[in-house]
Amino acid sequence: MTSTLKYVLLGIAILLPCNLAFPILRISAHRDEDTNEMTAEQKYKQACLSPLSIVQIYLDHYYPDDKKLHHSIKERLEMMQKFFHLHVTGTMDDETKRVMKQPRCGVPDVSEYKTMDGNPKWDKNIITYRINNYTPDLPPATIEQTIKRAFQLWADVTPLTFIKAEKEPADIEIWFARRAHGDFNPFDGPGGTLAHAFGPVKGSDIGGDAHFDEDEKWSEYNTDVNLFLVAAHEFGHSLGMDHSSEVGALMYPTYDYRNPDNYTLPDDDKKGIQSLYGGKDDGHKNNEYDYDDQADYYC
Ligand SMILES: [Ca+2]
Ligand SMILES: [Zn+2]
Ligand SMILES: [Zn+2]
Repeated sequence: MTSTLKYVLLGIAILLPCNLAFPILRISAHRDEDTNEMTAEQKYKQACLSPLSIVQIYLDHYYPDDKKLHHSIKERLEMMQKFFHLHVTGTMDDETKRVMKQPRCGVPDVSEYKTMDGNPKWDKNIITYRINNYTPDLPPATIEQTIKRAFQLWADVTPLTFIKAEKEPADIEIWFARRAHGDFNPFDGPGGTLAHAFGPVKGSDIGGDAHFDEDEKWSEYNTDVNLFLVAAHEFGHSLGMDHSSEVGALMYPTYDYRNPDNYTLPDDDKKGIQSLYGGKDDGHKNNEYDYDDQADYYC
């Protein structure tokens, strides 16, 4: 499991007024077509992106440059190839292109804030969540049940309990939103980025929150994008988990359908979450953590 992801976009978190995100999120929740649709000029620019630009956009987002080390595009491409266990060539080849085209989580795989240490986590065992809006793709009751089951995956192997808040603010705020939605991480239309989430941040309203791209078609089954699998992955970030480079892990960055009916948390993810919170029955006390130097953020 990688350990670098959790520091990414810390700088943005510091710059982001905590009370800024929610009013804008509410606006996007209304799906204002006028403000969210790309202009003709933007569509033209997108259509004209060269293959090199597409690679650069991918690397800038998921393998951001280290401001101190100044990695070249070739070096960052090699990082990406290494993460995904591809042939490390530093050049674009077919298998690299194939991976770059896969739908995936919007959280980067590496961070430029590698020098910070500490593992961000919640300093309590009872964590609340709130579903602020519902995708029209699924009935509300199905969404609620799906979200509940996704949290339960993590609750089954830790001392954590997840409680759904109704109206009051919650630790983990869940939104379906499209394009720009107030956190400087706009979604990208159908495909590509499916969702993203923020790690636990003490004193930040947005810490722990999980956002799902409303431009995806969300599904209960193996059609389109399975909400349960993506939600379970994003809630891993909400709890402080990084991306894993282990194929088959829930925290692997790209989307891969598994049957949700008999899905259990893979060992890699179980080890990761238990390293933060302990096991379910080991009497772990999760209330003595000091966040003071853990201002941590990612999306
Ligand atoms: Ca998308
Ligand atoms: Zn992710
Ligand atoms: Zn977001």
